[in-house]
Amino acid sequence: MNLLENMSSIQPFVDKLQNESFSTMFKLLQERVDYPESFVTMLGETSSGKSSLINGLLGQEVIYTSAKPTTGTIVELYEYDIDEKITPYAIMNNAKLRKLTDAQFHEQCLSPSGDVLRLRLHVPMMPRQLQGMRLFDTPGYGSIHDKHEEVLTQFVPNSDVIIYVVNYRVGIGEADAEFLQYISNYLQDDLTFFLVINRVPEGITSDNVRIKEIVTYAKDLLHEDIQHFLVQSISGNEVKLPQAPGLWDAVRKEIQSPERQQLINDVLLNYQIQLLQDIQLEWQKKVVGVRLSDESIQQVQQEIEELKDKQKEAYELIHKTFNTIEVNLPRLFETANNHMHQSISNEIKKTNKWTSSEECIGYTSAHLMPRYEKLERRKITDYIDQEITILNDKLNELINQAFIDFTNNIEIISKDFEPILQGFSKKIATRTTDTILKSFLSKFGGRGGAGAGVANLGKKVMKKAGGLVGKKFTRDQYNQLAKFLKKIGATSTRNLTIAVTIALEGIFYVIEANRWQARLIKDVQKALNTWQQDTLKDVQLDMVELRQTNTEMVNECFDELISTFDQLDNTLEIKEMDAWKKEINDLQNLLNEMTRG
Ligand SMILES: Nc1nc2c(ncn2[C@@H]2O[C@H](COP(=O)(O)OP(=O)(O)OP(=O)(O)O)[C@@H](O)[C@H]2O)c(=O)[nH]1
Ligand SMILES: [Mg+2]
Repeated sequence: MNLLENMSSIQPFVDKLQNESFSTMFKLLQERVDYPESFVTMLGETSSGKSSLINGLLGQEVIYTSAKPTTGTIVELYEYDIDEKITPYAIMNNAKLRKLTDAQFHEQCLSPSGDVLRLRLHVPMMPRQLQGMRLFDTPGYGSIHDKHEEVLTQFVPNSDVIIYVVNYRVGIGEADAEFLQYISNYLQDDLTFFLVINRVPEGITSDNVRIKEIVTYAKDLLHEDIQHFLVQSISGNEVKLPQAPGLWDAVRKEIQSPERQQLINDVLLNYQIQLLQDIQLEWQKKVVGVRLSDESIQQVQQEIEELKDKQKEAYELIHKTFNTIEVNLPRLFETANNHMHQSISNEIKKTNKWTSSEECIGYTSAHLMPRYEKLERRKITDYIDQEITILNDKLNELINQAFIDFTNNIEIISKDFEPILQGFSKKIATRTTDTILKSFLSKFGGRGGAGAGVANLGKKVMKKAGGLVGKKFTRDQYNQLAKFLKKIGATSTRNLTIAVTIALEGIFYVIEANRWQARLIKDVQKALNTWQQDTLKDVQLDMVELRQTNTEMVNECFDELISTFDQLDNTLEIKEMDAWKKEINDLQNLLNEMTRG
């Protein structure tokens, strides 16, 4: 059975249920099955030539390019043959699509207004047979801060292919290095990485020393062998676009490869199974409901209230932990700044160590500062790690106990609940939860990487909870946190690099024979203060997000169970009930077929 056939088999069940939420889910899934897409994201420092490469692919100057930081928001290329020519749109924050004129598109590209989520180009037909590709152009991270965050958390984990563009002359810079280390986290998660060395002068090939250097460094940072592509520079005054046939052919091969197709296939099949399991549970609930007395229904309602109390307790645990972290963070950053300043000053003052002031300044900015930043930042992330690990353990225990109590009591109320409890645990076993289905299918349509991380967390907790499935709790939850902490690392280093560059800018010109050390120490302090302020702010934002993630996870766990048991109805006719029983049977047969095939 294939995915399309599955959809036709599922359709009648959805129709009979007449439930809006299921119908919406079905529609979203149908869209995805009709157009299974792969996500391809362009990344790289500002002016490395990302937008130019896309223009080269399209064969026309669609996205504005310039020598200054240019692209100010994410631009998405979306194959859509209803529009006759390439047509620009804005996706608004409220998910509405607004058609733009070319001039408006240009303007929004450079500085998007606050109500725009991202821009989209409808492309009637993707060149080079790149059907099924959704291509994203992103702002170079050297310039724009807020979208940088979105790129890190949404687009990197959600991509099938990343095209990483570096300028031949510039090579891999500090910021690139941090970014690549962050990306390396996701390479095991079915992410394919292509390195593009752009604007390569004529005549230079892969055995060029500089090319080898760039590729080796990228490999080292990613801990993985990678494919790389050279794109020849278009020369000065020509009105020509960069051509990268080798790159685009490789992208096509990758997204159309049997392995990637299989991956998308598996994800969609899993969604189909989930949808059916949900419908089945809904019917089982109807059948069981008929046999329940009013009193039993009331008892179930009471159990649900208890569950809701436990949910509140879980919120309180989360908020207590995050409030504590919030209070402690400023002090921890203050201490980190003091330690760094102390240690770096001591090194600078070792006069006999330096042959010249230039050497000392260079060494301070390139080595001393990053080294101590790493050391001190680690203490902060270790602290966060510790607090959140304790929180996770407490949450697990609380949810676990709440679920055991609930399921035990429910079984006492009526033996008839047994099939629902079984259905529920089966559902949890295959589940990636509604949240992704709804938000990711509708918003992005990708594999659900970033969201799946969160949702899978909920799933793992639920699997464990109540021993419903009996599988062992994995380390996923921990890995998720580890990725988060690495992101803090990337942000902190980036802040330091920028702060140091700015603070030490003038020092080379004002070196007075005997006073440079005092001046350098002062400038270091200035850089550290900027770092402290910026990074504290960023980490605080990260904590807001992590608090939110934890709350969502708790919601998912509880809502899943609660929605399975609330609104029981005992007013159905026996005749109706028999009809539902038959439906359940048919549906089970279909499920068996799908899970076998
Ligand atoms: N000489 C030459 N210039 C190029 C080439 N490719 C791009 N450029 C120019 O380099 C500048 C930057 O290119 P963009 O495509 O805007 O770079 P980007 O990576 O999209 O930059 P951001 O949007 O700021 O992240 C533009 O002025 C391009 O015209 C090339 O192969 N040769
Ligand atoms: Mg650009």
